[in-house]
Amino acid sequence: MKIYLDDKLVSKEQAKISVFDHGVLYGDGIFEGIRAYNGRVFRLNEHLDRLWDSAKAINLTIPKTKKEMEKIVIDTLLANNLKDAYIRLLVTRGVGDLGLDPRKCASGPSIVVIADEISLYPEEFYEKGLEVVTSSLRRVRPDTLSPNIKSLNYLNNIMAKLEAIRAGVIEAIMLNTEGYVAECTGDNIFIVKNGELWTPPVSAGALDGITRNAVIEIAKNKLKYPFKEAVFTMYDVYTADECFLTGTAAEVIPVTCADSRAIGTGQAGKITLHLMQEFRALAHSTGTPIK
Ligand code: PXG
Repeated sequence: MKIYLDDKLVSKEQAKISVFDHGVLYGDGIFEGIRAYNGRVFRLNEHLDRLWDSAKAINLTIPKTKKEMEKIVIDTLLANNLKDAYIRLLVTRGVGDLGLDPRKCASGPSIVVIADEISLYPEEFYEKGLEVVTSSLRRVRPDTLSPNIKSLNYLNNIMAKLEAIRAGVIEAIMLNTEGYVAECTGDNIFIVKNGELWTPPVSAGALDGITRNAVIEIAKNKLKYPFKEAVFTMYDVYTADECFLTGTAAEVIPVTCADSRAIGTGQAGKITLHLMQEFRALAHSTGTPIK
């Protein structure tokens, strides 16, 4: 395996970062999780735009242009001979001292690109659907740390994931501090209710997910399915006809049970299955070519 680290492609063993990097000391850095399907990188420009927005928000200057970063991602995939892959791109604040002051990170940011085979959720989850629980932890408030910054500090999400695991499931729904549904620990959430597709607006604490946006486009433009961004509660999830999650790793995955309540018929819904199929077709046929 070849990993891109600061202008070099190195082996896994050589891909090491300083213990004084503020990414390690403070989670001071940003990342993207990207997928390649069938020799093309899905929505690479959108991922790079979001990475640059995260960087702007934390006042970090990425020492590359977007065009250069695109080439770095493609070169890393080529070096690993991967056509289908999960790509993790991260930018740390860089090597500093033990204090918080980011001005001490004189080395400048480190850039890492890891490309690996994807480990998907087992296929049975796509057929039977996931069971989820509501996390007791609230999604961090946007005036504290915007959920739209994909920062290297994912403890809010990881602690909710631990709750899910403790409950014997693999995902948890996170509410915002007002008690409305925001998203899951690593996925956006949608429900189908009375013939309409709903997802929480970004302002409710949801990440502006790339998969979320692709699914909204398919629903609106291709399937002509009524869609709205809506603020909703767990009551709406329990009483929904269908529910599903979206994310780069999960794609579109049905949710059939929330906090011990079967959703709709308790089986993956029709709209969900349709969107799952359309998303897969889109992901397998569009994107930046790996060449
Ligand atoms: N919400 C959160 C909090 C996320 O981290 C999504 C939604 C979905 O966004 P995209 O753009 O991927 O459609 C994410 C991103 C994993 C993993 O290993 C998943 C994410 C991030 C890091 C790891 O499952 N999802």
